[in-house]
Amino acid sequence: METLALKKEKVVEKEKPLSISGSEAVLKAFLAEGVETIFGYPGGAIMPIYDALFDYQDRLNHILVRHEQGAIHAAQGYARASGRPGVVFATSGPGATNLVTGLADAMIDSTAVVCITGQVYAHLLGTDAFQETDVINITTPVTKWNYQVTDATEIPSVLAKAFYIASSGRPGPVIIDITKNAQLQKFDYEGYKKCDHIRSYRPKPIVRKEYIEEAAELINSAERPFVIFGQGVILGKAELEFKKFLEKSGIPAAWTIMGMSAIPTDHPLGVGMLGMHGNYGPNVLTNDCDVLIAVGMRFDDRVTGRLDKYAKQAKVVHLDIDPSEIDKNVKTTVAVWGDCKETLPLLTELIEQKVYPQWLQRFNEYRQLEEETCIVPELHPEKEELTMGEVINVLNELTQGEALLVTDVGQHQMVTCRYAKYNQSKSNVTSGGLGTMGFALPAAIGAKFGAPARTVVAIIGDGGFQMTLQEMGTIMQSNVNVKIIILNNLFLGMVRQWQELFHERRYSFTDLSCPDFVQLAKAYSIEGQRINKRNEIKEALAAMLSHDGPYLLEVMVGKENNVFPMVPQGCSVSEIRLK
Ligand SMILES: Cc1ncc(C[n+]2csc(CCOP(=O)(O)OP(=O)(O)O)c2C)c(N)n1
Repeated sequence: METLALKKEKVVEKEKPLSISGSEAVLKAFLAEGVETIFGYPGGAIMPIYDALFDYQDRLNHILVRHEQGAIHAAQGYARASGRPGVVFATSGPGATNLVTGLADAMIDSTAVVCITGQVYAHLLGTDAFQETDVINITTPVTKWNYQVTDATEIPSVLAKAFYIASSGRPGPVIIDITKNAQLQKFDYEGYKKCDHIRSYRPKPIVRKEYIEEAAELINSAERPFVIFGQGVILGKAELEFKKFLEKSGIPAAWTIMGMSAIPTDHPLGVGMLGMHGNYGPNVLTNDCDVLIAVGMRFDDRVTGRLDKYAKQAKVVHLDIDPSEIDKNVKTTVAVWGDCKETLPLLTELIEQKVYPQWLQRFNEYRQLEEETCIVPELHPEKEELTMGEVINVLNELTQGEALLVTDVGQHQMVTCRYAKYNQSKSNVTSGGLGTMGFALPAAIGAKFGAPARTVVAIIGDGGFQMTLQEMGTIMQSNVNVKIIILNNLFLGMVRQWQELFHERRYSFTDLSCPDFVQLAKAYSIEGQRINKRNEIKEALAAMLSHDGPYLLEVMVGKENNVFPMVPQGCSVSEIRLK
């Protein structure tokens, strides 16, 4: 029989909080938040966290990258492919500063990323200690939130806030800088509570029905309405709501690069891509529509061209979750603040079922013109040299629109976005706002972890590939099944195109020598081949896709091919040139 004293002792034992280190608290937070994969690189100031991770390897998958920029781009790729936040570990000083480009990229492209950086001991802060940098001040403009932890007891609540802020409302990157003493410090752990509310932070504006009514009235009275949509539809997980809105309204719709794949590319109301290298019709007719309905997009200058000549004739309805986007670049007639997953169904209810055959026909006519002058010569060229477009065209044929494509920055990015076919959402991962060369290879690694069942193909230029090619080491070590296509024009192609068109062909430092990429891949145990003939494309792509493991295919394309159409910088969207 248990004595009362014994019973009491048991109760006391049960109630006694667990004493754990700050490092372990970080990992417990990750488990509670459903983190599966961390992309990271160790160093002195984050060693206690890595030491704790040693015992969590069965529950948390850590991918050792080759450069911290690779870690954050991989986390971005993971987030964009999965819809869940990507997670990064890096050490202090150079480890942390190597994250800055990725933070800026994630900030401008609204990508949820949580970064943990190690920091020097709290008592050394401000002394120019070894590998000390002022991470908070450096990253403030490029993060949605940042915070420095010097006391371990704060870790559970700070990490809960970090995940909440990164993924709620308009997503974005968060960095939590943890001093080494806080990582080592033991404290009484009282469990982890997820955060769902922070005073003075309102991730979703309250939906005002009167504005939805006003928007519906405008849409119902329009004769030539035009929908333009961005990544907000994907981030809001509102693809279905958007499709219903579109199909009831009957309005033609064009996507920004970031909005691509929110609806299938062959949707009957989809009229193509907006922007500098977008499709002809959507650009020209932006300046002819009478009501422009912008959904989850931010009127980036690459989309609007010259602002004082942008859609001046149109009434503008702007649906966005972030109030700071309203009236930032384009003056709106009606602003509908809110999460489009909530606002779109309300709007759909109030709009009339319509069709606009004549208006849609105008897009088709422009499409015909673009087919003859740009699309056919790119996809079915008569000249001997290969074009980037024909490679993408065959890739479409072989993948049937099911592949997830990750592009770098430059001509190949524009060509891929112009010609890729997608059947499902979250299929186009690219560095849209920042235009970060070197993004694609690590982002593709992350995308494969975020969407393991999908075929992930990175499409990269010879310039961008040379910026982060060390991540082939990550592919080798973690056996990541990504396919890499290098579209090699032996030039920094996009810059060369501008030099040709706007700087009288003065090719100032854009001619690029390359190593033997196929041999280099082999050194990393990655299979591959190089092709330069039209009749090799299909077989080579099929070999790449059917290969069981990572593969690098280098395609030698014409050196001085250009991407058209193009809205020259400083011109109006309706001044788009076909050649
Ligand atoms: C980090 C970085 N540096 C410079 C640039 C400017 N830039 C934009 S496109 C481009 C050329 C890209 O060349 P490549 O990777 O070979 O692709 P291509 O345009 O030939 O397809 C350059 C240098 C950039 N976007 N990012």
